[in-house]
Amino acid sequence: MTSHRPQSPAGGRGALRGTFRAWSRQGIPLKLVGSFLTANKVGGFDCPGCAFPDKVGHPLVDSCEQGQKAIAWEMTRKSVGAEFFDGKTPAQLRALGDFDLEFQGRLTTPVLYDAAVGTYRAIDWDEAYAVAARELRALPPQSVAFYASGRSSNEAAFLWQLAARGYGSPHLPDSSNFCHEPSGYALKQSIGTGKGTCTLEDFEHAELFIVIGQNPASNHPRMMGALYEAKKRGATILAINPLRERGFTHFSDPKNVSELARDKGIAVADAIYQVTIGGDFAALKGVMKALLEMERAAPGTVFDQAFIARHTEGFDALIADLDACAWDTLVDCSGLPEAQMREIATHYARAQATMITWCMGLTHHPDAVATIQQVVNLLLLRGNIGRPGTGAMPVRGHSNVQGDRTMGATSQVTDAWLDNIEAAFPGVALCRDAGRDAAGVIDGLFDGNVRALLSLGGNFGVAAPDSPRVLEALERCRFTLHIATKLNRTHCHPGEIGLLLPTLGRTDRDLRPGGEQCISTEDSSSTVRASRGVQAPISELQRSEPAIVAELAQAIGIAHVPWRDFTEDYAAIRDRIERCQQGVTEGFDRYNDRLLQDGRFMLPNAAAHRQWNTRNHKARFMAHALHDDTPVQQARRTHGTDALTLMTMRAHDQFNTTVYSGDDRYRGVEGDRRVVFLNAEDLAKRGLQDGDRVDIECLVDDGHERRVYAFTARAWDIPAGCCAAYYPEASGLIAASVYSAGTRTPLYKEMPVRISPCPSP
Ligand SMILES: Nc1nc2c(c(=O)[nH]1)N[C@H]1C(S)=C(S)[C@@H](COP(=O)(O)OP(=O)(O)OC[C@H]3O[C@@H](n4cnc5c(=O)[nH]c(N)nc54)[C@H](O)[C@@H]3O)O[C@H]1N2
Ligand SMILES: Nc1nc2c(c(=O)[nH]1)N[C@H]1C(S)=C(S)[C@@H](COP(=O)(O)OP(=O)(O)OC[C@H]3O[C@@H](n4cnc5c(=O)[nH]c(N)nc54)[C@H](O)[C@@H]3O)O[C@H]1N2
Ligand SMILES: [Mo]
Repeated sequence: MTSHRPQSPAGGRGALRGTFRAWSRQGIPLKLVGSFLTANKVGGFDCPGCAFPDKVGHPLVDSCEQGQKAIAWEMTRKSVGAEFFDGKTPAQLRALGDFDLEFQGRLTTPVLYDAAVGTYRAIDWDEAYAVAARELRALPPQSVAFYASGRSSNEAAFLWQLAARGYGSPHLPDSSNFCHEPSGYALKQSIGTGKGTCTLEDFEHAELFIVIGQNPASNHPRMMGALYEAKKRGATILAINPLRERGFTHFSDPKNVSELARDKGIAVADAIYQVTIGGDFAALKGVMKALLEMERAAPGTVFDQAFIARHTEGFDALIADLDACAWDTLVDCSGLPEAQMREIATHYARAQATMITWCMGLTHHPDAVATIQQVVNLLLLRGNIGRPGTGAMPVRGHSNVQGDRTMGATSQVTDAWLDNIEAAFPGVALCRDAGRDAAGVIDGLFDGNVRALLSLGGNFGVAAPDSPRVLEALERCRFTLHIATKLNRTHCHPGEIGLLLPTLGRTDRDLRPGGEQCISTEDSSSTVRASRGVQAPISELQRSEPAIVAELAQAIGIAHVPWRDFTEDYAAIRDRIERCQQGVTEGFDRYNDRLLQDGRFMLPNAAAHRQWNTRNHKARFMAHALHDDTPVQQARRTHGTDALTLMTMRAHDQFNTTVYSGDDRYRGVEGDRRVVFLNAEDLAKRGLQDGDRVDIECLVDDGHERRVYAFTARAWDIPAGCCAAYYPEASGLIAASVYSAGTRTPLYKEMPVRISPCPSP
């Protein structure tokens, strides 16, 4: 494989080609293509891709290449039913690749695996519920975990946590535990609101954007469109990223006809600061240190002293911490020259309104919380929260991951929430124990204390750290149950009893006895919107997520909840949600009315109005000292420069564990995702050349060996000491025994590894 550099802009013609390819590969009939245009619009469906906010007004198209792929993958007319499953063993399914599993098409029938028989078998819904009820009644509820991936709806997520807690389990791990958990945790401590403070309108007013640890061209293309517009009106855009991602260097909006015709784009980012992996903690401190020096040289010109005095606490401790940091240390730890940190500070001091956005490049790290709190510190120094064009924006991943949390589908909820539910359903008694998060469930799977995993979507065994060990542990469970649209690897590792239940997706029409239903979701800007499917379901056997969860709960025998009413009309669910949110989440009053009338409404964000729901009602500067105890630093002490820092990231042609193809056209990868990107110097040190085969070994010393074999090494523009490979191919290298401080988020982007030449075959 060669390391040719792709020349075409990100977005542009390639995006249109990618869209058409996705449609045709999934065999979407032409007459349905028009329905794609209803994605993200009032009256249409919420794109099942990312959680970037929708445009208001009437844009012709508010969907992107990546959204279209996710939609085509769901709307496919390919399906998989009884004839495929009957008599197959898990080993036969496992022999299929990840791509082939999903490419079978939509699941259309409930399927049972029974270890006593050794094979899968299609069953009807009554039998499925009877098996689930039998298994769950026999297990101690404390040994059962209920995982939710953020792809479902508010209605389904609400019922999911109600069913889990009503059954007696407090264990509600979710994909957020793998994702933006540190963002919510850090923001809640700093500004009293665990959600981002920005709306799409802020993109129109910001003078400066600092985009950290994010690859929006592949993962949030609609944000790329917003940045492109901002750039064209003169805003400054800075990226902090170990990689020079192509969306930043060269991007064309596929809706810009003249750029499309010329196959030309623009450099969206004014500068890219190539930190080393995990270097942001020090880099942000360096930027603040430079600002402090500027403020001292000309007092009152850089910091917003009035804002600081009125709205914040902890300023002195932050200043003391910045004074205690030496520039040499900051340069060493960030990988950025001092001049670059000063340059960011100069841009920042000049701009009247700054937004900072981030994604997994900040959260999949040991110091994720401390780092995100530096982002907030930086914003607070110039009063950049609670004014137009300013704010902190963790750009969420799954389309309803934020909504799932608002609905209580998490192990951490307040007493007020549980009290409200018990009041709304007189007679119901909820489990109030502390629940396991995803890391806790993985521990429980390893030590045998978790004996059943139920999941509302997702691909838990592949998304988890130590994926091979987790998949194996799932097989030791008594019971597994997955509600899913498509077949994936986790489903091929059932417990002694395994159920696979086929569900409708966002794009499917959902006809219930109470009429055609809509569901609702919440995006990264706290906008709640209605979503209505457009396509007739491919099979009569598929059921909606709310219906499955309600029927399951009824079968288990959770009393005092009108489950049947809930399956008939989801408005009944929303009425209860509204009651349960009183005093917990502001803004759900007249939930049904507003959803049905306007199609969407925004939940108020207190911090965005400078109301700080913290201890002392102040926004808090959070000072954190640098330390040298991360897994990578430990490995460097033992292995010296043999140890490299590995990040696992997404390619342009995937949605999380769903891989659409072996290509990553923005990084010049074709046909084979088993690649590792390395600095040329690091290649040379190991006696390697671009294109050589290598093995990679994890250097976390916890008694477990983790290796992947025969990856292709690629010379790349990445800081020395760092390397990058794709998720999930390299996921076997991620140790579950280490995680971020405070939130136990896996270190998917900061693993110590050793790379060595493959022994010749
Ligand atoms: N098409 C598509 N859209 C998606 C997804 C998808 O898989 N496909 N996934 C969805 C989900 S669940 C999520 S969470 C988001 C993920 O969206 P992203 O976070 O953009 O996804 P990753 O590929 O994990 O990218 C991480 C980025 O962080 C950078 N990075 C890694 N380590 C560091 C670091 O230490 N510091 C800094 N500054 N940067 C670093 C990488 O170079 C890369 O650019 O996207 C969502 N949207
Ligand atoms: N090494 C490594 N691992 C990672 C990451 C990383 O960067 N590196 N990123 C992490 C992150 S940010 C996240 S969010 C997680 C994602 O983890 P998960 O959410 O567990 O994984 P997904 O790949 O999004 O799940 C895809 C499956 O969801 C099901 N599905 C799709 N749509 C629907 C639907 O509408 N309803 C239902 N019920 N099921 C549906 C399909 O069966 C599909 O196979 O992975 C994490 N894992
Ligand atoms: Mo995510």
